[in-house]
Amino acid sequence: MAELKLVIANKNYSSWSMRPWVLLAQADIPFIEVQLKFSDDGKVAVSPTGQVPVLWIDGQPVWDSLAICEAVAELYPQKLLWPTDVEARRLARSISAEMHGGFRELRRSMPMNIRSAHPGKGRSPAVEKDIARIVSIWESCRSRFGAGGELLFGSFTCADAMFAPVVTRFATYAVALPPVAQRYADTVLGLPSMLRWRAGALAETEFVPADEPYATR
Ligand SMILES: N[C@@H](CCC(=O)N[C@@H](CS)C(=O)NCC(=O)O)C(=O)O
Repeated sequence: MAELKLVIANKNYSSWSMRPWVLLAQADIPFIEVQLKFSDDGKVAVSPTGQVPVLWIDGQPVWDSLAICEAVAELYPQKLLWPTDVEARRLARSISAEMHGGFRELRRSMPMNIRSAHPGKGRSPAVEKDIARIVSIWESCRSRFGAGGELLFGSFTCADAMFAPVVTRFATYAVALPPVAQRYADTVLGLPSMLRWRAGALAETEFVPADEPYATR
């Protein structure tokens, strides 16, 4: 079995770190966690880009959250981390890439901040557009491919891991969702891996001003 070492940053703030961590934890794949703080300069030493997350697989780095999810899915095919149905898989890959490259306004105006509550903050028209698009993606996946369970494609896949930080943002900023999307969000928040990540986030005390547009220390 390959040795996996995942380097992440603060659990309260680092949405990119959260995605592969939740993927590995939810799929019950053993890995060593190395946590750096945003304030650490050490990221350059552990990551080719100087950013996290980075997953070291038997000493070889794989960086960038979506590439890490792909590498994990390939390493553990028995975990079915992409849907088995080819059409569902195409859609899962498309929405995961869309999440990875898009929703900039939402990400900028509603930074992930698990321990905080900022109801109603950050809601510009561009953010509303991002929210509407995400709701429509979730509803479409649930109605087309969700019959086998409560997640986007029924059982847990990389696509759920990619959207996991959005689910926490909707909670932090108290975004009212239509029923199907709210049920999906509640399911994700209740996943054992999400509860573990959240507990880690709540135990942190570092305040990162760049990720705190709505609070002062
Ligand atoms: N596209 C990258 C983004 C990674 C990223 O922006 N990581 C942030 C933490 S969430 C980081 O390392 N920031 C510190 C820095 O840029 O020095 C991914 O998907 O993994």
